[in-house]
Formats: sequence, structure tokens, C-alpha cells
Amino acid sequence: MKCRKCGGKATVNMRQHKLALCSQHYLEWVPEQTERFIKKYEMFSKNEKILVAVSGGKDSLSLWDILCRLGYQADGLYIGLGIDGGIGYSTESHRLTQQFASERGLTLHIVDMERDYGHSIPALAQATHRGKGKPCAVCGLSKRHEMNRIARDMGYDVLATGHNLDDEAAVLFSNTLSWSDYLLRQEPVLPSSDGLARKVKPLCRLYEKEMTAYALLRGIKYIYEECPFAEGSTTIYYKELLNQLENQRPGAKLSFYLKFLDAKQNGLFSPKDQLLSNLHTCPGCGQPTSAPGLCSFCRMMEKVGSPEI
Ligand code: Q46
Ligand code: ZN
Ligand code: ZN
Repeated sequence: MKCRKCGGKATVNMRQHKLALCSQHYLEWVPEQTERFIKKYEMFSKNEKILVAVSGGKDSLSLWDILCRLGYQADGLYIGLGIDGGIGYSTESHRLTQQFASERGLTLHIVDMERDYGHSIPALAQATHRGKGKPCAVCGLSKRHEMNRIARDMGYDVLATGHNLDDEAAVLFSNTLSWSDYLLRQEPVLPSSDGLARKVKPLCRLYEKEMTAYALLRGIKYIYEECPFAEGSTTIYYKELLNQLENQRPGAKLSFYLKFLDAKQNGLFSPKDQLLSNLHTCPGCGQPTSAPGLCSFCRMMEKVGSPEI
């Protein structure tokens, strides 16, 4: 297999794009594509301050790397969840993220749930009896809250996450199976609304395996293990199903996602503001919420008696 750009030996063959590239050209292609999506979906400009949510995994660290290579002003935010799972998951992901930032002289903000709120994510889940043994609901809620808080308090224009095409296609599949309201909010860009930073997913059109290849060829040191609580999740099951489809029909995953975006653009779903319109300000933290009174995060913290609330 030969590189389409230089005719040298190809290291990455992307059947879905009918494109094979050598390492050097692949490492140029990924940022070029990302830049194309940033422009196409009007995610942000070079004058804006970007906060990248980094978990220590390949996608978020690669995103941070790509944005810096493209000349964007991107700082990182790491949220320490206090998850061990017998592999020291949080300790190791924190170490790798910190190392990534220090080696490149980048600014990294750190939130530590235990230090800042008095409870790790598993402890919060237990204390609030949410999630039937899995802390994912509490974790998602806390991460969203903290990302918004840091973006707002530190004056960032936009919050970027490392969701790749496989993540987006799996969420889309799940939302479609239940025709969930979340279909209205699934976008590469969620515009800012009072108190909430704009949210963007610059890697949403890049396959997971493309991101793995990028991280490896770039020599990025990331945590290989998934969060121990991800095991057996429905998202992983949907990803496997979509991979089976992709194996038979290369490009099916990308087309599923892109055709959804097109359909939305063409008005298949109702205007996206409808569900966002009945938000009010949480009296505890000042973030917008649809819950009556305190937002879900503040209610959870009130219940466990966090020193912060
Ligand atoms: S939600 Fe659940 Fe993830 Fe939080 S507890 Fe781990 S698996 S990290 S995306
Ligand atoms: Zn080449
Ligand atoms: Zn609140």
C-alpha cells in the first residue's frame, strides 16, 4: 500500500475514505481535517480562548495537541474523579495529563472532586444512592457542572471535548432507539446560552481508530485503560454493533452521523431552542438549570453536606 501524497510506504489505510498515507502525511492530514471541521461548523477562531477537557485518554490529549499545533489558544482542564478500580485509574490519568502539559509548557487547570467537594465520584454516588452501583450518572453530572464552572469563572469562550465519531455515532444510535429529546441537542457545536459556555467537538468526524493511530504515531503517552466503570456499558455495546456494520460497509458510521446532521439542518427536527427555553438560574451556583430551585449538582452536594455549598 502506497501513501497517496508521496508514494512512500503507507502506515495507515483508511478504507472508509479510500485513502492510505505514510506516518508523516497522516500526522499532517489529521490536523488539516480537524481545522476543516472547526471552520465548517464555525467552532471558534484564533482570537478565542479555548478550554479543552482532558481525561488523560488518547482523544482529549490528541485534541489538545492538534489545537496547539494549529495555533489555537488552548488550555486544559483535568477533573480528578477519585476512581481507582484496582488500576489506579485517576492517579495514572492525572499523572499522564500533568506530564503532557508540563512537557509542552501548557496551562492545565485541575479540579479534584475529593479535595474541592469532600467526596470522590464513587463516594458521591454511594452517598446519594444514585446509579445502581455505577457512578456514571453522578460522574457525568459533576463533569458537566465543573467544566461549565471553570469555563465561566476563568473567562473561556469555548469548551472543547475529545468526542470522536465512534462516540457520537453510539450516542446517536442510542438516542435514535428511544427517539430521545437529546437528538435535538446533539451537534458538533452547542451555542452558548446564559451562563453556559459554547461547547464544541472538533474530532466528531474522526474515527476512534484514526485517533488511536494519531496518538501512537505522535508519541503521545496516554492511559490505555478505559475507566473501570465503562466495562459492560451500553455505549460499548452500541460501538461494537456499529463496528460490525462498519466492517461490512466501510464509511457506514460516518454516513449515519453526517446524514443525521444534514437531516437536522434541513428541518427534520424542531428548532433546537425549544427545549432550552425554560431554563432558569440556579440560586446555588448561578448556572442555568431546568430543575425547579437548585440545579441537580447543587442538590446532590446539599444532600451529602459538601463544605462548598
Ligand atoms: S461516566 Fe462512568 Fe465515564 Fe465517569 S464513571 Fe467512568 S465510565 S468516567 S465517560
Ligand atoms: Zn507520504
Ligand atoms: Zn447549582
